[in-house]
Amino acid sequence: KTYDAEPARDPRLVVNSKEPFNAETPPKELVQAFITPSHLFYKRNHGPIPVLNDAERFHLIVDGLVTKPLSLSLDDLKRLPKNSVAVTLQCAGNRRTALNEVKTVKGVGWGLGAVGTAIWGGVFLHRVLELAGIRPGTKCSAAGGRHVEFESVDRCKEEKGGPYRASITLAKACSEDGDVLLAYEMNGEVLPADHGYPLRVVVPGVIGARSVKWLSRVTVRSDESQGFFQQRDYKMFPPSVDWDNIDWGTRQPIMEYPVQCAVCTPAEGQCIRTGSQVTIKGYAMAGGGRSIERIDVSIDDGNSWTEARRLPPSVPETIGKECGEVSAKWCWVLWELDVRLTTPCVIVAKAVDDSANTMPESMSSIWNLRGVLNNSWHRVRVDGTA
Ligand code: MTE
Ligand code: MO
Repeated sequence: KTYDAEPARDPRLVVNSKEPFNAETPPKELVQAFITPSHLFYKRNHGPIPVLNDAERFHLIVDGLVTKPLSLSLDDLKRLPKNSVAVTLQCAGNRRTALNEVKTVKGVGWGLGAVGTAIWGGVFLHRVLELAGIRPGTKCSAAGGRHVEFESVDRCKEEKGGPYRASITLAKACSEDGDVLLAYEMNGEVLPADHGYPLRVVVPGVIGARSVKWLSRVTVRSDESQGFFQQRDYKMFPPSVDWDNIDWGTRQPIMEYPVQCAVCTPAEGQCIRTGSQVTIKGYAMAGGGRSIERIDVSIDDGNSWTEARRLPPSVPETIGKECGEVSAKWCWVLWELDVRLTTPCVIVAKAVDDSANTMPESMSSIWNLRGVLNNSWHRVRVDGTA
């Protein structure tokens, strides 16, 4: 009953689960463009897509530890100054499937494509919170609020049929350079149903799980969201914890991403004649607004390394006209390296961010039971031809 109103989807998406719909961008499409087309952007859901055609009736509630609670229509939000921010979203579960090689993990399987970059248009959350009486730059509201919880209208089994919820700190929400957006547009068009129509949060630099779609309520609280996805999922666990000794309460929710890098072409297992000239292509990204310092690539399984060249960020003219100049601060870097391959071989890629954070060489050192944050060196085996 609940899944009979799902939107139409691009057949090129790699579907990892039908109900709820979870699908990723094919790796070769990811490196086609700096801005990922919305129809190819990965889709990560925990329940049926809510059908919200009646935008007239939509209201966003802003409540909790604020001076002045609000109820805002979509038109109210659109009357506020509009901003566009280019943001790469990545699911914490990106590259999860590979972790099963170490030991089985629990969760929807993902290859390299639970990541994408879009230009999001909407109103800054700090402006809306300011209307509710919280000044920009505030870390603690007058009434003692330190966290901002987002609640959606979708229903998921993890919440026992309740709404999807997540939170961020009030400091991030109110930061004028934190760029947290309440978005009603994606890539210059109305936000698609799959991505949260009519309104979603976009939290730059932070795992996708905090960017709540189909947003209905923003609540300022003294503590974090007590929702499932903040307290019983998307937390950081060491390799020593498994389902028989897990204690969720002792662990922090994952917020900023670690540095990440992947090879998108050639593909794993691809056959390439030895001596061929090829262009290796991939993406790299850092969390929390940090930038990518460099990308190191090896074609001999990590024995020697060459720096890849980064491609300049580019925005399609149609979107650019609409949004004006946008910064690439919160975005991935697409990169390339021209090489002559002696096959078979193993291509390896890793990135370093501007704080000199590196990626772990092995997956066993970062294995965790939910299979999140796999940012180990990305290895691609290329076969020779007979
Ligand atoms: N918001 C709601 N309401 N319901 C969800 O299931 N999934 C989250 C987040 N926001 C989710 C949500 C997760 S885990 C991710 S990675 C991103 O949305 C994915 O956003 P996208 O589908 O637009 O790519
Ligand atoms: Mo996610």
